[in-house]
Amino acid sequence: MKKLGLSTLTLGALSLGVLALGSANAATVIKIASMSPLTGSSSDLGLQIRNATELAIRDNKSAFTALGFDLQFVAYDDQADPTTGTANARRIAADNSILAMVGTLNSGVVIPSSEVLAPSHVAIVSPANTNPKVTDRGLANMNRICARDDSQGPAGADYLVSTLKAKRVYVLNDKTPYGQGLADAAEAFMKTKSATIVASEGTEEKSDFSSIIGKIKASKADAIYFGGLYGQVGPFSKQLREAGVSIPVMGGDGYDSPDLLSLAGAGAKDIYFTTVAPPLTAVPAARVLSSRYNAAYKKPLAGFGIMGYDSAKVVISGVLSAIKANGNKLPTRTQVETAIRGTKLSAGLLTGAIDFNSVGDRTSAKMYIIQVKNSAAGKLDFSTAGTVTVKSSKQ
Ligand code: ABU
Repeated sequence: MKKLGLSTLTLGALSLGVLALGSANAATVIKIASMSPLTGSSSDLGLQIRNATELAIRDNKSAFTALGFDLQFVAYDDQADPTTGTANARRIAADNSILAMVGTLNSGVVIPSSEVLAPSHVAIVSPANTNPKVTDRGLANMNRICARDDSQGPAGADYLVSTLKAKRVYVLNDKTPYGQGLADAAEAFMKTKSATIVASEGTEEKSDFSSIIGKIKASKADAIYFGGLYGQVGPFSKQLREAGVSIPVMGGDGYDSPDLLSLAGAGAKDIYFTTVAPPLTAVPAARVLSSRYNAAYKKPLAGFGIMGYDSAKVVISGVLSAIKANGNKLPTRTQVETAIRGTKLSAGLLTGAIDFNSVGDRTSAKMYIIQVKNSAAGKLDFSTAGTVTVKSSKQ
């Protein structure tokens, strides 16, 4: 596929629009869907995905209008539940005006939902689903811009043992496919290094961590790797620090919520995590988007919003490319699916250049190691502790 930058694409779309405006045809509706948890305990992250997708669609609506299309947004709430997700997927498949989807948050939801959408060729670009199985099944409609757990686990583990010099690591997971897969990948990497895994266990505990903290103290661990989400890791870290344990806690992008800081309080200090979403302070364009997001939704933009916005841009660019390749006429879902997999965007994205390998993973991405530490304003905040480039092992 021809390399196409966003600005080139927009200019191209506008000039083609001169032709489209000349016709008397009514605008054909094209819908882009989002699917994520809009209710329930992870709705903080799910709303970031929904809102950022809506914002990207608003930002690019005029390029479609110029071509004679009415670009619309439709949001689905999966409640972080696979059954709800697959029911939504059937509705999406049945609405022929929906050409592609941004989502979901949970790998456990996107895996069955993408199988429902695959026969209808509804392309998915995920900002968040990090489990290896999401793309390893080789579905033509499934793509993601986040880094896989088998990249994030080793990158976080490497930072623990190589930079923070951890020697005795206590490994925890939340017993979900996400948390367990991530922790397993981190543990496997640390076993190849000099670190000792003093314990490795799963827990579904959400409020009283005293028994686990007692075991951590007794283990003389000098670091913790916890595969889980911010809603569990926040209270765990708060209680850990209150019990006098100040060792680093490392995890993946499931920690990336401002609520981690409010849940952990002073205990958030020296929590670390890996993500492809830059902190707002690191990228000027992210600060601009942040103030627009804040004005629109009265909430701060966070990592999953940044990844949601970039995912939506990939979808929008794919649909525009497919329209162009189809002689400015409405493309089929299969044409959009092919265009999205062929994405080559080098400019205008917050998480860096995006192209996909044969199974829908990014060929390369910059991953941030985020540390919670005191900002210049003297309050705990996310800060970049390091960056690593992750490369796909597949073509
Ligand atoms: N990567 C954080 C979201 C959880 C998941 O992939 O299931």
